[in-house]
Amino acid sequence: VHSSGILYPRASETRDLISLDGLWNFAVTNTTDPMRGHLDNWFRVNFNTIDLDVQKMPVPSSYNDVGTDTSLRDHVGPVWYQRSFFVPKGWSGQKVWIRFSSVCRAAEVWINDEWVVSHDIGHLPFQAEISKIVNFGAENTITVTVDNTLTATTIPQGSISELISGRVKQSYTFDFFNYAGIDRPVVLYTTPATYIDDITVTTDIDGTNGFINYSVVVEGSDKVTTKVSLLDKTGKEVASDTVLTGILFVQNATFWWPYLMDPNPGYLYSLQVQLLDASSNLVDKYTLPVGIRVISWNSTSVTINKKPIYLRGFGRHEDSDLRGKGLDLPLIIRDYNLIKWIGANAYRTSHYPYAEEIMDLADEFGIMIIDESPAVNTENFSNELLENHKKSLTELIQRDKNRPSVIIWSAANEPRTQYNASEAYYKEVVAHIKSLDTTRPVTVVNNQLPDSEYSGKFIDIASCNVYYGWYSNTGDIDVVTAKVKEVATRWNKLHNIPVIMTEYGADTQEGLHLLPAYSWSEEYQNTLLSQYFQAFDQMREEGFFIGEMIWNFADFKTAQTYTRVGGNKKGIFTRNRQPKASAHLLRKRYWALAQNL
Ligand code: BDP
Repeated sequence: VHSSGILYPRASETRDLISLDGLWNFAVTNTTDPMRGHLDNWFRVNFNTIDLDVQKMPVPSSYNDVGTDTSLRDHVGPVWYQRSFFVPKGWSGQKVWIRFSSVCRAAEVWINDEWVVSHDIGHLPFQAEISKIVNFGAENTITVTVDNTLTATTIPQGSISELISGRVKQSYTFDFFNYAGIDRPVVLYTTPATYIDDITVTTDIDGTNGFINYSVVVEGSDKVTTKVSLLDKTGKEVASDTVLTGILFVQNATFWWPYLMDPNPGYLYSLQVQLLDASSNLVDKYTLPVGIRVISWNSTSVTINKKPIYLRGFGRHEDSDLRGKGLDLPLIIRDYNLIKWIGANAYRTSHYPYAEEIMDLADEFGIMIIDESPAVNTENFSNELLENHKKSLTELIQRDKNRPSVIIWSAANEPRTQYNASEAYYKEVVAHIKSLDTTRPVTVVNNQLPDSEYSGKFIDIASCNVYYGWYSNTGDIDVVTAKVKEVATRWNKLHNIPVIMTEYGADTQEGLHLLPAYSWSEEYQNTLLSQYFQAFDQMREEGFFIGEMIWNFADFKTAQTYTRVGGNKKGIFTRNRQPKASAHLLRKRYWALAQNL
């Protein structure tokens, strides 16, 4: 079976691109009659002309928080988006594609009354060729349904119930709001009839030299020739070849290094791929950023370009006021400025894949990524769940395989691996990842103790989430250091693998000051973190402890519960991206660590 590429759409000499971002028409189905839009074929009607309660909805954005009432925020089931768009006359004869960077969660797309594509997972791109459906030099209509319903077999999982009031309610165990909508960019783009469908690169180094193993998939005519050129940052060609699958040798290469590990972090070359016809005319051209680096790992360390790394970072979320998970460029630049300010070099895309624009910046700034599947808290292990989980990983790896920033694949966050059924399940999930990529280590992020869970024997790196001094031993800060050391050391001893602390932290209300330290105060967060730091430093000396990621970078919204004051407050930055006292403490530590390494 041919699996199609999902290259990030870029305009070039041979490719045009039009954004469909903006204000779309939007209609909500009644939760007691969720299929009404499908039964009445809303994709055939112009939302402007019928008796529907139509609102304007920004794309990209989650829809939940832009309104004023709970029926939109807490809606369960399909919602409908529609807009018109113009396809230039000059595009006729080209292949026209529609690409969604993400729809949360299940999407169905119609154009001009015709079904185009369905996709049933959030946070990952999908596309379809629509050349035969669109009218050239004319207006077209696109209609999209988005269904946020989570069940026992969706990734992530959830359950639906009907309340005594008659309202349908979505419940889920994961600790972040189930935002929904067209939350990342939508584009129309063209390719020629014969086009570059996919590019895969892996890189290696030898002394000061670099190697790029590349492979190009071409769709359409096989009567084209290929020219592959590697350009440095100044645009100078440093290597080239004329085959679809080959190895480029780069003498005295500039390697891709993490932030603060080299004066010139995140160095990217451009891999320019061109298809030419018999008379050397350009048929298609696509340019992929490439970082030259190699990852290796053993029982105590992970290295990049043969140097051991230590991760200083965070768990994060795509989350902000009003937009929810909607891609917001000022926000993502603010976040990277804070990451650099604090001296971090890594984060985990907890608990789902992040926007491609966010990942591009990680490549460019040298930020190391633990790239996570949207499988969070997996339980009730079934074959159908397993298939959906594996599909999420196939799509994630297809999207992110070429990124130098991605150094570890995370199969899941806090799956219920205390249950026996998780053993066969995670054996297969990890084997699936390995079948798609052997160049990066695999982890499962765990909150179970190593001796009472079933996934540890399959993974390359232990990632543990612990909340001593918060969910257990609240107020007993004096027990934290010993407990943290005990669990992390056990992970290393039991499975003979390196260990990362992927979560630890305390909810903190900004501006709440209590001396002596008392839970929820800024003093408590700082005192607690300092105890964790002591454990980390002692374990670093022992050599198997390779990273610390505080939970969380910023405060974020969750479902409503009495443990959450306006959401989860474990951020060292507020939801509005201003520092709590802990951000200043962490900044001292991360910069000191960066200078010691
Ligand atoms: C961990 C989860 C994370 C939560 C965190 C918390 O992995 O998603 O937000 O706990 O409760 O168990 O703050």
